[in-house]
Amino acid sequence: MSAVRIPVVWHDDVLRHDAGGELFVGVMTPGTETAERATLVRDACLEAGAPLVAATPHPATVLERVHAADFLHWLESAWTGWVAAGLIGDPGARRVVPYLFATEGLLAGMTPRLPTAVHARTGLFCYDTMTLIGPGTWTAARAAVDAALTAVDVVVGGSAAAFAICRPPGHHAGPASYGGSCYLNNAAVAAEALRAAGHARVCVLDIDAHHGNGTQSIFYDRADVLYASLHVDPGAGWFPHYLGFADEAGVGSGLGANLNLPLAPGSGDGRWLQALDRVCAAVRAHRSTAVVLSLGVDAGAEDPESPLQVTATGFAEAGGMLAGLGLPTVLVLEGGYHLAGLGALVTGVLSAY
Ligand code: SP5
Ligand code: ZN
Repeated sequence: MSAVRIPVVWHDDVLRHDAGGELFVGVMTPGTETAERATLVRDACLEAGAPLVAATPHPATVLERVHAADFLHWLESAWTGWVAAGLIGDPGARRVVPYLFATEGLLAGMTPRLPTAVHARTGLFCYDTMTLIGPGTWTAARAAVDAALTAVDVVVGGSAAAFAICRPPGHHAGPASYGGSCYLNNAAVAAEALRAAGHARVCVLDIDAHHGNGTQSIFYDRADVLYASLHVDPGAGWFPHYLGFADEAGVGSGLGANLNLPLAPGSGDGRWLQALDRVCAAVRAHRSTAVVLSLGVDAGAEDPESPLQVTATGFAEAGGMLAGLGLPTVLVLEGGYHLAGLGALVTGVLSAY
């Protein structure tokens, strides 16, 4: 195993989120975004010799620049509101789950108000049925943000790179929306923190197997933050289905600062690394001075949540290409669900820095 030299940021509270499963097509399934993922990644980093850094508490200032105030307030109070409404006893709902959704079709152009009933509020912010909220969800999501912000501190303090073990993941969470096992957008918060630390132009590079629709929507109209992603083609039937297509290039002054490279199911190292090469070229053209890497490893060949076929060698090569950009880099954990392979794929990328 190759050595990991960069600091790895850890917070015990990331373990406190337990979605209790995923409601998928109306069926309660075990769910793959589990606490064990985080401990496996941490232990693999330790075994590879990485220095472990404890996450420190950060104020909500940067978080509030990424997410809407009403969204944050609701997310923080969702569980206690659910409990207070008695929904756990009757009808026996053990997790916060939407039952109707404020879709554009329902609203027909009207501005939605915050519903009085707690069980209806969920659908104003949540866009799927898989991303359940339990007693520790807010604490864990907030801890993941603190881990990302601590990694930014480490990099701003002079380290070439730092890796935050963020859980729950974040790249599917938008300005006022959550889904895809994500609640708060750790990568977007890290990007804003780098901006606040003096990096006028930054990029968020996303190698998770799924398109980071949340990160895209947060920065879609901005030129100062490039979002570039390689992911399984949503048009081939993969999450997030509605977004992540190649013609989504940004809007207004952000036009040209969004790059989606959808890949056919079955794509392996060759096509994946070719796409990553285009991402690296886009970073140079954008003249970013710092990088946030959304490090999901679910593109791995054995992952149950994606049909991409990237090998351990491919991930190590990706690390080499990304480290080769020569820019200060904050890496945040996103997806990756093949437990036996998770640690090696992550450390394979990290050891390139
Ligand atoms: C952060 C991240 O990687 N989120 C990915 C969320 C994608 N989840 C889609 C789940 C679709 C149903 N999964 C069925 C699993 C069968 N093993
Ligand atoms: Zn993913």
